[in-house]
Amino acid sequence: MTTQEFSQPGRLAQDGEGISLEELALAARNHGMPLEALRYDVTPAGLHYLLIHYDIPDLNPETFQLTVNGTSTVTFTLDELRAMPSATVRVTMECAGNGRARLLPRPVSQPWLVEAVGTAEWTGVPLHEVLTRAGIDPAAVEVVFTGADHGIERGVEQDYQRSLPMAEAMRAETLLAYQMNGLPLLPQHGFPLRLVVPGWYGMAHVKWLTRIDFVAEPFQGFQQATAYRIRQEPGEQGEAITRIAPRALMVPPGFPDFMTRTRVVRPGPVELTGRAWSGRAPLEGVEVSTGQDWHAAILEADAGHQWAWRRWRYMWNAEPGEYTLKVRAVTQDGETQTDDTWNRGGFTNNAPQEVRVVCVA
Ligand SMILES: Nc1nc2c(c(=O)[nH]1)N[C@H]1C(S)=C(S)[C@@H](COP(=O)(O)O)O[C@H]1N2
Ligand SMILES: [Mo]
Repeated sequence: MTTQEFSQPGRLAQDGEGISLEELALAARNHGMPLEALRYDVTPAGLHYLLIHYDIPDLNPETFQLTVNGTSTVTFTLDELRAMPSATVRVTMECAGNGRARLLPRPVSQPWLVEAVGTAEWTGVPLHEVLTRAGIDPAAVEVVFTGADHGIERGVEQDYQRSLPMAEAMRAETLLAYQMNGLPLLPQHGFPLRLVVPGWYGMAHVKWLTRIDFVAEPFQGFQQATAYRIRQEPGEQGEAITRIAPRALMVPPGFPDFMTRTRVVRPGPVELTGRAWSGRAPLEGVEVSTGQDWHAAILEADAGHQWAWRRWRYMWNAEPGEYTLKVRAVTQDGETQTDDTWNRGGFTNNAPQEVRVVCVA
């Protein structure tokens, strides 16, 4: 079905156009992580960000089945999946649209500032175990994952579907997760089963997973070929979005003004701290700016959690005045955060976070 009354392609906000009620409705459903929650190694589930394109589907765990169409068709109940070998992986997940609302012109969609991120401990069956049981189709180039949620996007009615190349599907740490932080998944995070692809932007981690298919040609579904691509113009084929670009965020220091969120700190030493991550090359360092120059922060080791954010800290000697604090991550490949990330869909905008601070005695 194609329903022409819905906007297609995605719209850019006009010069000076504020956030609309439609964007607000999306933002109220899909909340971000309060930045003070950067304090936790593992984000409490209720503070992890959310992104749900359509409605949270109503799935019954008693009758739930995952269907895998390999060289034969095999179904798995939740009990059968729980009886298989399991793994737990700590993963920082970030929405590819994080940073969108700061772009000019603004692509009209879920208006994230910088808060669409969270870190969870996901427990489940390594995907390759399930694929192997169903028989890996030798002609397959990709694996397609289908969620139980259904909706219309830019005129196209669809189930939420994404694919992964075979090599990513076979990685030891790619999971079919049934637990988040040691408890069954919450409805909003994909209960009872979701895909987790460490290092990839959020759109790859298909929630409410009910079906897996092998395909002999690259998958052309909406969320693969139309959405989640970097383009400058609507007609372009664009570049697929895969792994998370480096980013560092700061716990806003001091205390906030309710309306503006401007921070207030007292003069003297103020420890700035936060987290940094990359789904691409490992991090090399984190840099902080309290004015003109960038200064190296202390970046903690990953403590064996390769796919999770790392804590950083920097001691700032605050003097009375007004400041815009910034922080940026740098990878071992020399990739860092730039302000120059505009694209039509508003994806992967990792421009450095700016935190307004006044220091008063
Ligand atoms: N079935 C399904 N899976 C989905 C989505 C969705 O709308 N439907 N949203 C995706 C997107 S865009 C993101 S960023 C992550 C968010 O996961 P979370 O809500 O658990 O943080 O889920 C992904 N998986
Ligand atoms: Mo997302």
